[in-house]
Amino acid sequence: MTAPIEVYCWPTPNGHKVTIALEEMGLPYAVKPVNIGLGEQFTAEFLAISPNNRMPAIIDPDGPGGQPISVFESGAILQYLGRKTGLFYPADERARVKVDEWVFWQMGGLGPMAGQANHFRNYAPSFLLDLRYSAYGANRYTNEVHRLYGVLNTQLQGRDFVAGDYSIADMIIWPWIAGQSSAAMQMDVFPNILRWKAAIGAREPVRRALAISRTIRRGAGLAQAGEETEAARKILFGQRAR
Ligand SMILES: N[C@@H](CCC(=O)N[C@@H](CS)C(=O)NCC(=O)O)C(=O)O
Repeated sequence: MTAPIEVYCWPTPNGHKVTIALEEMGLPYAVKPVNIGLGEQFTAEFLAISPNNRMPAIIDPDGPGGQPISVFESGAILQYLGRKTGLFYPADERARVKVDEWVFWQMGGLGPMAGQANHFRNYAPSFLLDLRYSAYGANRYTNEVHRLYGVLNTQLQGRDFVAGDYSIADMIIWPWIAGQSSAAMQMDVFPNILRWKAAIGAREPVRRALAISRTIRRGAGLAQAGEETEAARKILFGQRAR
């Protein structure tokens, strides 16, 4: 029995990617909550494995050569787990390139843009002095997320999954679709995304991963996403180089 992979995470879409992948791959793991609202991402212990002070990160005690390895950045983590297990990440180079394209599409596009859209729509007005700027930001990033949704919807036309068989690309994109408020998105114009979102959300490993998130959230006294306190917002927003 191999020692469990340590998962340093908090219940957000980026955290869900890792627990979904581990559940899907059937790897033993132990969650080590990093409460980013309390600033636990700045402890020396965490920065040693995740110098970007962002979760998720993992430590695999059974890394290459049987030695421990740590990995930060959710895309790198899922690629690592896919290579380690040979699951949901094809070995065939042509198929792998297709998966990588969508992994990077999420990591460089959908994730950051949806994150900014969420910030400007839901947080910026409470602390920005000039609301014109937050409205500009909200529109800019909401439009870009809308464009990205259109791209994904087209890709899913006639396909069950984003890139060939069910893969780490689906696992990386799904939490950012499932966790987003659809109010600004009028999702009925993206029927392929809705179909795919429901199919992945019904998978047992995905449901187990989300249940674990709910447990962490409840343990921290938070009912649902977006419930950060004013103190947490001060820690999370406006960070500069230290
Ligand atoms: N590109 C990173 C993004 C991770 C990220 O932004 N994590 C956020 C929560 S979703 C975080 O840890 N925030 C802590 C902070 O802002 O200090 C990844 O995918 O791993």
